[in-house]
Order: sequence, then structure tokens, then C-alpha cells
Amino acid sequence: MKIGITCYPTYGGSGAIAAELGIQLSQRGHQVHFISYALPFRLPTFRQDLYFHQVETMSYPLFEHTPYTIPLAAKMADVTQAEGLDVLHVHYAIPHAVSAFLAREAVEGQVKVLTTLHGTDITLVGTDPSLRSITRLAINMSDQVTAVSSYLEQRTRETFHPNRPIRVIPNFVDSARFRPGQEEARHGFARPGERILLHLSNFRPVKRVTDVIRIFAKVRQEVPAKLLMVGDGVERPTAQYLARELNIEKHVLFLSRQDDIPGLMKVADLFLLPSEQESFGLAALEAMSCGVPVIASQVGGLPEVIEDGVSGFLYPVGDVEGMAEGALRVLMNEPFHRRLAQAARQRVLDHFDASHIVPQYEALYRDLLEY
Ligand code: GMT
Repeated sequence: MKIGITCYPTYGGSGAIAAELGIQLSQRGHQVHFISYALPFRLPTFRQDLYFHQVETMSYPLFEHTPYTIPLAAKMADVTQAEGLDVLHVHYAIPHAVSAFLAREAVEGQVKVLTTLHGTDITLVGTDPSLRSITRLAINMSDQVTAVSSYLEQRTRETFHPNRPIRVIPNFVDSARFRPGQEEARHGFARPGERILLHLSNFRPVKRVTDVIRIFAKVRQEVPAKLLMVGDGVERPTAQYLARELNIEKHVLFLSRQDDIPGLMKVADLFLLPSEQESFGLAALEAMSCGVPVIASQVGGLPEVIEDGVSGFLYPVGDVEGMAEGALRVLMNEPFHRRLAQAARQRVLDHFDASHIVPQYEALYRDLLEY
């Protein structure tokens, strides 16, 4: 099949999944065309049957803000016609599903539209009164809609009362790339005997990165440890300031944005994700695939990913004390840590490996082509 994929190309879970899906589909013999304003961050620059079409925006003295939704729709329509696309698969409803709807109108229905909802497109952006009705329209006008967790499917139904069913297709991970690693890689980050904790996100307020720092400060009072903070965003200066205030700055490494995420995850003993909200928590899943147990908030779709007490531990949002205690329970008992690590990896292999999930998207594309 010929699939067009649109996503935010910047650092974030929806862009990561869109890129990983494109790679998987191209490996399975489909032709994949990414349409966005920049190359998605996880895409290789070249791979057979993987193409990138850049959306050019136009500035004009009359436009105070450069429009994107319309040029994106125009590009989607052009690529559909030039390449004979079967499906436009858009990730994150706003504005991508609106552009896809316009593109389908422009090519007189020659292409089908699949919208995958990821999280804040429903829970934050879409529910803003200024965007609510257009988000509902975008959902209703798609030929099929998927959500990345049952939690998100339910939130979407309750918030938008869509006139169509929403299918749950969970996020996935390539467990061959995200796999447990070797001891030697740890030496670049920690001294022998030190434990390594990891956080990865786009450092937005919803990630509660200051909780990460506070949890680590408590853990370090009991065990020698390093904290790797991977990613960047608005909350980074606040987190750095807090690390200085708590006198742990020497032990917290702010690594900014990194390309080799599997390489970093492999070195960790524990992954921290104390988010305010998380419709799925892709970073937690990737850590689990590397055999890293997770300490996270009991919120949104996270309980669908992490089995509390089996592959990690879940606590109420903001329960820094509980999360630190949980982290210490895991880190101070090596056989227990090993059991959780194995269970985390096994959960990914049983339920979230690309080989289980990508065929679900392929089946959906085929259904779309048939009706
Ligand atoms: O919705 C967002 O915050 C952005 C989005 C992204 O692009 O990072 O994250 C969401 O989608 C991810 C991939 O499906 C999920 O793993 C994240 O849980 C989800 N973020 C939130 O719900 C806050």
C-alpha cells in the first residue's frame, strides 16, 4: 500500500511513534510518504520506500502569522495525486486531521483518512473552547479514528461524543532495537557501585520534572546514584535550579536531546515518569523494553502499560515520598530488581512489540481501502 504519514516532527511521543511506524511499514513492503514541515526526528535520512515531502509555508505581508494548516492540506493533496496514496494517516488531531479532511475534499475522495489520537490533542488542546468544535469535526470527518490507549478512547468519547467508534491500537516498540544492554556502557555515566536513574521527556510542565529531581534527591540520601535527564523544554532551567538548591547538581546529568535513545535506556536501573497526565507513556514502554522497571504516576493510560508491582510501581500524582520509597525498594534489592526488569521486558514482548501492533494498522488500512 502507499501510505502518507503526517506528524509533528519535533521531539515527542506522537512523532516518535509515527516515525517508527513508517520505518516498520517500509520494512514490510509498503511505500511510505512523510508529509510535514521538517524531517521527523527519528527518521533515518534515507531508507528504501521511505520518502519525505516538506511543507513550505508562505509568508506574505498580509499574514501576521504564517498559515500551516492550508499549505499542509495542499501538500497532502499534491502528494496523494502524484504518488497515488491510498491512505493519509495523521498523528495528533490538531491541525493534521483538519488538513487531511481538506486534502481528501481536494482530491474528490481518492484517499482515505485515518486519524490517530495521542493525548493532549484530546485532553488539553482539543478541549480548549476555541478548538473544541473543530476537533470534533476532525474526528467525525476521518474515515477511521484510533486512540493509543483505552483511557484516551474513553476520554474522547466522553468529551466529544463522536459519531463514530474509536479503535484502540496501543503504541509499540521495536524490541530488537530497544533491548537490555551490557554493563560496560554504564561506565561513561556512573562509577562502579552507583545506580543510574533516567528520565526522558520534552520537559513540559505536564511531565513534572521537578518531581524527578526531588525523588532522586531522596534516593541519593540512601544509595549512591546518578540521574540522567534526557530531553529539553521549558522546565529545564527550573529543574537545573532545583538540583543546585538541593545540592545534588554534581549527580544530575542534563544530556539535552539525544538521538541514541535505546543506547541511553540500556544503561539505566530505573526509569522515572511522575507526569501529571499521560495518555500512554511511550518513553516508559521503551524503558521497559530495555529491561528497565518504571516508577510512574497512576494516571491516564500508564496503568495499561505498567503493571503495578510487576513491571514497576505506580503512585498518585505528586507523591514524591512514595515514588522515592518505591525506587529505593527496587534499587536496594538486586534479586527483586532483576525480577521486575525481566517482567518489564516480557510484558513488552507479549503485548507491545511492533510485530503485534503494526499488523493492526495494516489491517485497518486494508479495511479502509475496501469500503
Ligand atoms: O499529547 C502530547 O502531549 C504530545 C504527545 C507527543 O507528541 O509527545 O504525547 C502523547 O502521545 C504519546 C505517544 O502516543 C504518549 O505516549 C504520551 O503519553 C502522550 N502525552 C500525554 O498524554 C501528555
